[in-house]
Amino acid sequence: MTPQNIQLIGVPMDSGKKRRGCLMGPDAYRTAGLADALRSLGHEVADMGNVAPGLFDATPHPHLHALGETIAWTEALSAASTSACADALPIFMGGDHALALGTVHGAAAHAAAQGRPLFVLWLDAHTDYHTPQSTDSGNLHGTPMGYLTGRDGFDGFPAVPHPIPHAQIAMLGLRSVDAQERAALEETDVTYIDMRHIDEHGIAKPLSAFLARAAKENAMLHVSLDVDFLDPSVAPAVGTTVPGGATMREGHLVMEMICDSGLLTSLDLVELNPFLDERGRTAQAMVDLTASAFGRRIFDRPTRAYS
Ligand code: NNH
Ligand code: MN
Ligand code: MN
Ligand code: MN
Repeated sequence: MTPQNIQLIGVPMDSGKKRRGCLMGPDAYRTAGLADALRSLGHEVADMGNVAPGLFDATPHPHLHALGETIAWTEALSAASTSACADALPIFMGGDHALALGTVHGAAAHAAAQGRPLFVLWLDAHTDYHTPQSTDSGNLHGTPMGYLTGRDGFDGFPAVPHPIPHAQIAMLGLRSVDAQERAALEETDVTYIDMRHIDEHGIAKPLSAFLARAAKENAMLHVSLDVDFLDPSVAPAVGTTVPGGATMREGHLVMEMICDSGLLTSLDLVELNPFLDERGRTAQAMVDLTASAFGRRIFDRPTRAYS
């Protein structure tokens, strides 16, 4: 992989759900050595410190958890993402998945200014396609895909002038989809690849079709990696564990293919809750997956086949 100019941006955001702990994520990635892992692969890496939300109105909403704080984060992150995308390849070290409300919003503005489409790869057990009205939990980390595709009902959030067309989104690793999300998504042409599909066909085929489509359109690619994409046996440090997830090798293969595509322009690492980790193993797993997306290889040349 050609050397990249990477900016690590800490996002200690914890407002997207009730269970606390994701605010410790950025420092867990720093402690696990994310910057040095990327430098050892030949990249230039700058740790830009953490983003903070502006002042916000903390009046409780009857249904939505921490609405005012989440809106303030979205505003701050959108601006941070647009400017980081102009200078470098940002890696947003979360923080919960509500951070994608802002990071993808900002990346979409940057892509629009470049006249290029933005494709989004959502690696998650969940579709996160709720609106503030459809969510049962009131947790806004379940809504970024709804917001970013331009669904109605996000009053108080920044307008979405560049909604991501559903055809430019793939969701991979799905195994926990609420009824309202399923009904709404089935009306769209989003690419959803659930765990059963991965079991039957493998993870490589549907992913390479999506990446080929992005390449053909000269797209930018935002990847949003939720810890719960992985099976909880390899990634226990997440509030919403769902059994039956991707194996470590499936995770690496996805990241290696993203690397080979040369398309990646921004990355979120989300939902790591270090308070729930076991001796840092989930943070380490996320660092190792990120390294695979930036050129870490078992061998540099294809393995020789048996003859
Ligand atoms: N769909 C559920 C909700 O809206 C769970 C969302 N939780 C996540 N998303 N961790 O990735 O509350
Ligand atoms: Mn998520
Ligand atoms: Mn999830
Ligand atoms: Mn829900």
